[in-house]
Amino acid sequence: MAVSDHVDFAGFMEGVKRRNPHQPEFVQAVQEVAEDIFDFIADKEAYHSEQILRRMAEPDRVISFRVCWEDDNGCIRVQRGWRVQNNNAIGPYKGGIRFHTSVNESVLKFLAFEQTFKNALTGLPMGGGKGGSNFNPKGKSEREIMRFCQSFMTELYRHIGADIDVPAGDIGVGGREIGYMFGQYKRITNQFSGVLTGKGLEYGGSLIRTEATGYGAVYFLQNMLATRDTSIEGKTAVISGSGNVATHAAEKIVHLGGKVLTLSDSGGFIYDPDGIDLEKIAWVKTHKTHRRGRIEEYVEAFPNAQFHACMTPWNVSCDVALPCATQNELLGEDARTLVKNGCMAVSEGANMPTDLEGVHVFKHARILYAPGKAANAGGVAVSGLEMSQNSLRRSWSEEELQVMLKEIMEGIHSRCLTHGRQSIDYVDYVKGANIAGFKKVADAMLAFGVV
Ligand code: NDP
Ligand code: 2IT
Repeated sequence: MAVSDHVDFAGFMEGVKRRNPHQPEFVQAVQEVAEDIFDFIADKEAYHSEQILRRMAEPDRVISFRVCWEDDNGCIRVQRGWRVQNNNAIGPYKGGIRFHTSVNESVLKFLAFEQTFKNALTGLPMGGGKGGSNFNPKGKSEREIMRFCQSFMTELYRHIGADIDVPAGDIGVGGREIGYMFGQYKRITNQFSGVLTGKGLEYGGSLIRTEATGYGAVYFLQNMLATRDTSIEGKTAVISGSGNVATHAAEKIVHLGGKVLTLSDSGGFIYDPDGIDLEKIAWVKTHKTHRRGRIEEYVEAFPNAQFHACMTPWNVSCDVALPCATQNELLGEDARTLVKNGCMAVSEGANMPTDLEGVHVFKHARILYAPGKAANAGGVAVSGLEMSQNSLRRSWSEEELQVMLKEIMEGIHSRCLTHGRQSIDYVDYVKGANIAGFKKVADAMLAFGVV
């Protein structure tokens, strides 16, 4: 077939929409990637004739299952669980598990698709997957969480393995949930293996995995700022979320001399004009993670701060912004507000937090804008290092891992530059990340033939 006969971008997206009805998040993630890939493969016949992008945008498999559990009142509850195994061309499927009421097949397919590119960007041998359930952990007792995790793993265990598919945490899944799931996997299979990452240090976990996503997003920001001969020192930062990624991003901003003005949760955001320092961040970690509290209670502990209910923080003037909560939390209008207020850089700790219109606003304004698949890859990268440590049956020191995390984030940054530099003073990080991630997976797929 001649190159000119190939389906064009519009035709490709038409097909993706037709085959995935009622899956807007998945279609959005594919579109954001396809916009760049079509340009890149215009003169590369093999990628067309072997239908590489079409195959990447069709998960290897989507496993859906029932999860029954008994609540503390003896009532039987039924949830839905999934594992989306998107692509294992360069390594075992790898990606987190999310427990949140908003989880559905579209959300998990978008996350597994993004993960495939992100994992390739790290330079480590990991394919892309994602899983989760519409289970709502809020307000549940310890025992309810444990019973749910055990029931979830009772089905999931048959689909995963240290060389097959290695899940980890994501929204609503942290060290506690990984512990319950690992315990159940070990009990069912009688195997102690590196089947999950984000494990406790006592049973095969890695140092700095907890901090890695948030710290990594700030290291990526540092790398971007350096291209404009500046640094985080003295900069104001607006951050959304108050979970694992947000609190560790905030911590690293403070370590590097920046001032954090906001944090948020699904109830609204807090603005602290004095800055959210390390002591206040420690309070948020305890309050949100261990006490399962609301961010609005911050203003009782720190009365100089204000709480804005049902709002996101993007109208607060800042030098840099880090969306670290969830998908589509930063819309086109928010992007315009940030640019108008002088924000010079955005580093996404969350996955796809900016909608397509917002992405176009940032690109058009030529600010430093890092998509999640590049900026938040530090978490899965240290998960990859946890897998290596499990295989070696030894652990690396915190210092060694800190160096490796920084080097991996630098490597991702330079891969983005390779494919994303548009001119002497502008890098399109979205394009750079999409092309670099695509190329590695695509070339592996070409080597395998039609499978
Ligand atoms: P946590 O569960 O620790 O925290 C999630 C935070 O986001 C909470 O503050 C939560 O508020 C808020 N949030 C979640 N859903 C919504 C929503 N629909 N609307 C508004 N706020 C919401 O999760 P993580 O910090 O681990 O994950 C945050 C983001 O980072 C996600 O996009 C995740 O995919 C991504 N990510 C996580 C990695 C990791 O290693 N954990 C790695 C790479 C990316 P509330 O408490 O009110 O629910
Ligand atoms: O979105 C992500 O990269 C994660 N939730 C982490 C995945 C992992 O396997 O560590």
